[in-house]
Amino acid sequence: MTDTAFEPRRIVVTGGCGFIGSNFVHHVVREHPGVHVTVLDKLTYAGNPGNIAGLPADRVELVVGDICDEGLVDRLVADADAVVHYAAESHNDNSIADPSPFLETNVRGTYALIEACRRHDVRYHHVSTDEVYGDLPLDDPARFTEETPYRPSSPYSSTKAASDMLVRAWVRTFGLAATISNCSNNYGPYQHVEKFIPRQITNLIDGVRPRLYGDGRNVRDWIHTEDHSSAVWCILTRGRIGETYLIGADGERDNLAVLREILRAFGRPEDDFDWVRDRPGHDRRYAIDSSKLRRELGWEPRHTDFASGLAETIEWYRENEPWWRPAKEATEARYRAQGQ
Ligand code: NAD
Ligand code: TDX
Repeated sequence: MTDTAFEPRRIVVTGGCGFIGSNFVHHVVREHPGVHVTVLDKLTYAGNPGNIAGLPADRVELVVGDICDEGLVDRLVADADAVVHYAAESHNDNSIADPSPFLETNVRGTYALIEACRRHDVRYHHVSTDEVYGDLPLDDPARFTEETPYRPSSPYSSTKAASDMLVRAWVRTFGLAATISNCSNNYGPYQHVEKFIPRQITNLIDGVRPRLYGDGRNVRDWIHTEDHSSAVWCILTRGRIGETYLIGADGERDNLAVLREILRAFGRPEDDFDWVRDRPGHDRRYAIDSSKLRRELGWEPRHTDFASGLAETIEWYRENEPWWRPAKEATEARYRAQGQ
């Protein structure tokens, strides 16, 4: 652990109108009263300004714009003492249908941000995913660590891996003051209905049978988005420059088990779903060993009861239909076209 914590006063949060970025903005406003947040968000199909509506105007400013816009990025970074980079194209299935925006936002957008941070000597935290490590077999207890070689499988994860590599190179060659985190699958309120858990919850609310890919045995390591946010703050303020930290909460479950838990919550029989075409290149299993983060920085997850976190998430989607309804039909039309 570093002796003196970094104390940012003005931070730029990219992608702060998305699922995880907006949770981080709420976290900072609630837990760190002296900090001003500028959100830079392009408001793609996945961004919703409502996610940060109602936060105090003297604490949070929304700038609608693209992280690939070098002039805009330069102006915002010049005025900040840290950047926390969440903005991305984030959905694997979309990256298979059309990789192009993933290259643009995830790779070129990251380049624009780290160049600006280098010019202005601004601290940079890079939010990434465990998917950069590829997948693990089902019949092996091994987990990803910070030393696991990169082996991404999808257009999405390969662009995230590329962006991680840019950051590592900028640290080594230019002395960029950066840290990287690679987190496992997040769940919680405000997640887009294209993702597994919200898709099945909102299907059930609509009286539609959930859809399971492949044989349903793929394992994901679930973490509540609140725990991801507390970990990122911890790494931003106390992490060692140049280091990577894996974030996870020991939440391994296969997709079939998660789906059965959701079906039970709706009082539906556990086989009341459809098997659909598998995702091409579908990663088998993700699992995170987060002991470095826990040991060095003393971070611990707080939402370790997945069943109650999932029940609260289901309740949130039941109570917030006006939030997700506008995206539902277009999302399902995309899946229908893919046979999923
Ligand atoms: P999301 O798709 O919900 O939100 C992405 C946000 O980025 C949206 O608000 C969107 O408008 C914005 N954005 C997209 N392109 C942009 C651009 N060019 N310029 C400015 N803003 C742009 O994504 P999420 O699930 O909240 O993921 C956030 C970050 O966390 C991503 O970097 C993702 O790789 C990473 N991550 C996600 C998970 C997960 O389980 N969802 C797990 C680990 C890491
Ligand atoms: O309808 C579905 N049926 C299904 O069986 C959907 C949408 C998904 N699945 C499966 C595929 C995966 O095994 O559920 C699992 C989770 O799928 P996603 O929600 O698409 O997440 P995943 O591909 O695991 O990636 C997520 O976690 C890592 C995020 O979307 C990424 O941004 C993050 O990096």
